[in-house]
Amino acid sequence: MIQVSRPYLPSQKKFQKYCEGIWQNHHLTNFGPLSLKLEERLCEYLGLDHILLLANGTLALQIAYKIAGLKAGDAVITTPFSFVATTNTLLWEGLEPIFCDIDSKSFCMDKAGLEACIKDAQDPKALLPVHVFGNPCEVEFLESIAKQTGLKLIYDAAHAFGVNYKGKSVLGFGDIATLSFHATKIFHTTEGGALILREKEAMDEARSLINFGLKENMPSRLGINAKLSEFHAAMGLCVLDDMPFILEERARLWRRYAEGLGGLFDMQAWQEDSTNNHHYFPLLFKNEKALLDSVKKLNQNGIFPRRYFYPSLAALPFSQQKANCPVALDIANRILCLPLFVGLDEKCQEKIIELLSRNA
Ligand code: T4K
Repeated sequence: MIQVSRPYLPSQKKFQKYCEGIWQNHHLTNFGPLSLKLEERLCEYLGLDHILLLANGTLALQIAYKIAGLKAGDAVITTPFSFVATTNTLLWEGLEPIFCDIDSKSFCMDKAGLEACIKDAQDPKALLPVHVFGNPCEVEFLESIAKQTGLKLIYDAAHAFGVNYKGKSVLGFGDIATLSFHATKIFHTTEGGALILREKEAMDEARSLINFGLKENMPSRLGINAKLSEFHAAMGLCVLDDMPFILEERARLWRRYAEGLGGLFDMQAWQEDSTNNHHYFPLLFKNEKALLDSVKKLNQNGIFPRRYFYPSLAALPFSQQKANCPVALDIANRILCLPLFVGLDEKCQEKIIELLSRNA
């Protein structure tokens, strides 16, 4: 069976070496030496000043809302085209998602749609755009809107590890950015995530928030537990060493798909002046029926792509917040992500291309 993704596993020996250290120092979690080392190495790798590791990307979003000062009942303008965690975290925190439609080419938040949304929304407090599939949003435009309106700007950058915009990490934009280091991510720590903050004071506050709100071992404010363990950090340190190889392999596979299918299907338009981390290979079908026919064919051949991201988050059954976002609805109904991971067999990739070409 070929799934949409298969987690990258680094050298077992190297991982065991880190584990030997854990066995020696008995430091298993709570900001141990490996997680601090990983934070430092990630800052260096991504060219950022402050990164805080967390247990997952979902908690990273929730903590980001706290750091931004959002309170239950506050409205947040976000995108309906993302993984469900983007909206779930807002709802979980009692925040109100206001959905802004997406651009039909980039699949990121639409400029004109956002301006209309800000006009219509009642006193929104923040923007939560997503660099979807790693494709940078219109960061300069969003920055200027945030400045004009005083809205906090939080990027869900779960897919954007290693993506640069105009020569610097796209994670450096906005007030806060969040990452997911889930096993299926390009860089991972098995489970994990990160907050990218701009100032040391915010870092200290977030570090306390994810450690029960403790300060010098005393409860100082309401907090939660969202720390990353040393075993997770060890995995991250091993995977980080292999990033050049991972990126190269993914780029090679991505290019082969693009060569084989790019002329037959519509693809996401990538932001200019940006690098692509080749995290996903989304393909846009002419209609949902064509997509379902292809999925059936692929499944019959043991291949299981995913409908990332379907359904549109503006149509979640457990959310009261509905919105008229026709572009997101249309894209969500027609998009399919193909298997893309280090180790994807060449013959299998050719088979996928052949099956899809026949159905195009
Ligand atoms: N914001 C955005 C924009 C996100 O995309 C995500 C997560 C988040 C926030 C939240 O971050 P985290 O809290 O997750 O850190 C997967 C991932 O679980 C999720 O992290 C990711 N986005 C989302 C896009 O994809 P599923 O439900 O599709 O995962 P799953 O378990 O079905 O895995 C996909 C395929 O990978 C499977 O068919 C088989 C393969 N696989 C998976 C795992 C976990 C393996 O071979 N081995 C494994 O251990 O959500």
